[in-house]
Amino acid sequence: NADKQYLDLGRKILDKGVQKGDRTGTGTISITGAEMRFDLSEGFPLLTTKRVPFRLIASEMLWFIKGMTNIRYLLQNNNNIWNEWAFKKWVESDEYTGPDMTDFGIRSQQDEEFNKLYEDQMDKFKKLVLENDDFAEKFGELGRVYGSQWRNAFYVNPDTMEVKTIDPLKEAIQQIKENPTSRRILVSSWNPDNYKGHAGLPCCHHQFQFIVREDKLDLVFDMRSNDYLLGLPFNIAGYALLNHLVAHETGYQPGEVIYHGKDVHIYQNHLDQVKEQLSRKPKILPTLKLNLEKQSVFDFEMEDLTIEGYYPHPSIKAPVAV
Ligand code: UFP
Repeated sequence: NADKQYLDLGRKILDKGVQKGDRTGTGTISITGAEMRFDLSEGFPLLTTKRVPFRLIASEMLWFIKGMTNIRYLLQNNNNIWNEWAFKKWVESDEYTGPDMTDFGIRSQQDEEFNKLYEDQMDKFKKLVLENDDFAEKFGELGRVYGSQWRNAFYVNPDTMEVKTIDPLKEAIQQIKENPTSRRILVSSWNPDNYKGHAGLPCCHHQFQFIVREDKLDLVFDMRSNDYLLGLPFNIAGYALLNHLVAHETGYQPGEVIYHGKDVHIYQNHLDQVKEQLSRKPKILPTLKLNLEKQSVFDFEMEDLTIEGYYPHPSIKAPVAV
């Protein structure tokens, strides 16, 4: 069961993890290396020990799949999970004339008065991205995030220094159809220049690989860094959805989704929430229904995806480390 594996991993981090400082200054308990396997024939791995918002996971995944890097599509689908990254660019630009938004992430959590100002500016920002094409192009754009790495990657031929663009996800799907025994069907988003920040945000789920096993399609995904409470439940369900869609297009049954985590951590300010979730009993997993009239992975929209039989425990609120 998906919840059981997830909760076992949480117990393991609490038992065996080491205390560790981190970029955000929050502090974590961390282990190195973890695997979980989700057999999609047992149900869709949307955790039931807390409510996980499928709508947000699915619209983000469709956004990646379509190769989009502008938050407008997410906003049109009422998805606000990437807003802060784009907002930051705006408030730091010459075109921004509102109140000072320095360190808005931390200040909005600690200072109620500031939070009101922040929410006003964020509402204004969202409206502009949705309604003004020029503004959206300039400030809704996140640059080389997942969508571009999956659909519009650059390759430099080392001999000629010629630059080519490739569509890694499309090629992977083509390979599954034409060359199903291949062990090379891999999409990677990691850029060697990530350390210097040239590539925008260094991706957390940095590669995935499809493997055909008899009549089933498996997917293995790797995460260099994973927030156990807030990130991981999203990541599992996101890749499960991707595997369902690709299996559908290529004519295989959805097989297993296999998770490889590297630095898997619980933030110090998430301990109570994790303990609360560990005390809950898993329920039956929901199922995912696809609109079978759609063929191509690239044509799916939100209305083509339905989750049935999802009766989770209530959601658990926790602060995001920024
Ligand atoms: N994180 C996830 N899953 C994601 C995502 C981010 O767990 O899909 F985009 C977390 C991992 C880490 C933080 O806690 O976000 C990224 O910080 P860093 O780049 O320092 O690893």
